[in-house]
Amino acid sequence: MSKRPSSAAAEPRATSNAKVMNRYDLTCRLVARLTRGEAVIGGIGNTNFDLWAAGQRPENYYMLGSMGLACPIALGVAIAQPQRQVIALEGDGSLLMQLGCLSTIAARAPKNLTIVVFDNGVYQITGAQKTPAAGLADIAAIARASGIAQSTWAADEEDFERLVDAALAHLAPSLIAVRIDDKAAVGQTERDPVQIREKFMKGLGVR
Ligand SMILES: Cc1ncc(C[n+]2csc(CCOP(=O)(O)OP(=O)(O)O)c2C)c(N)n1
Repeated sequence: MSKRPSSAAAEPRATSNAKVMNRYDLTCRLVARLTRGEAVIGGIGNTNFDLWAAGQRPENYYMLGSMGLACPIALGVAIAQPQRQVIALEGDGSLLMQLGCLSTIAARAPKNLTIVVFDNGVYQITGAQKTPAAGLADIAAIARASGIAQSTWAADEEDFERLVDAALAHLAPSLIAVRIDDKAAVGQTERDPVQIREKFMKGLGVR
């Protein structure tokens, strides 16, 4: 009788050595490295709350209401403004809802797009329900298998900063996955979608 294959959960994941970090701290570290008008698209909820709290910039866009749209919006901006670096910040639950965007990004291959995925294994903002993939799925491996070759877990804060610099210099899309704790976001984005859109379009020089 053939042996049952060992379950995925029993295998060490690439995430197992990654330090559990903090979303606000990493967002501040990221924003501090931006000096060339890079556009940053914050995904729904905590992700854009912490982006807001890290210091508002005209080139920031804060997604309200729908999960999984940070990467698709960032792809559109990256295609529209190929000279500008574009960064999408997304929660793991939101990315899992819109996984197809990874292969679309890989196929389109914008030179100027970086994705940061904050993996806490839960839908934190709606009550910390576990995502179906919690503890099993390896987001960087999913991204690589979708065709985004430069996709990796950040080992710690210094590694994250190094990976951000490398991604911004890389001439193909990149994804950085980070494990994060369950701390609440530090601030709250002002919920005014028209203002958010107008400020962003001005920030990108298209108004
Ligand atoms: C399409 C859609 N489904 C469900 C919701 C409700 N909802 C809003 S945020 C959220 C959880 C987001 O999880 P994640 O992206 O992992 O971010 P976290 O809250 O963990 O920071 C859910 C379920 C929604 N806004 N849109």
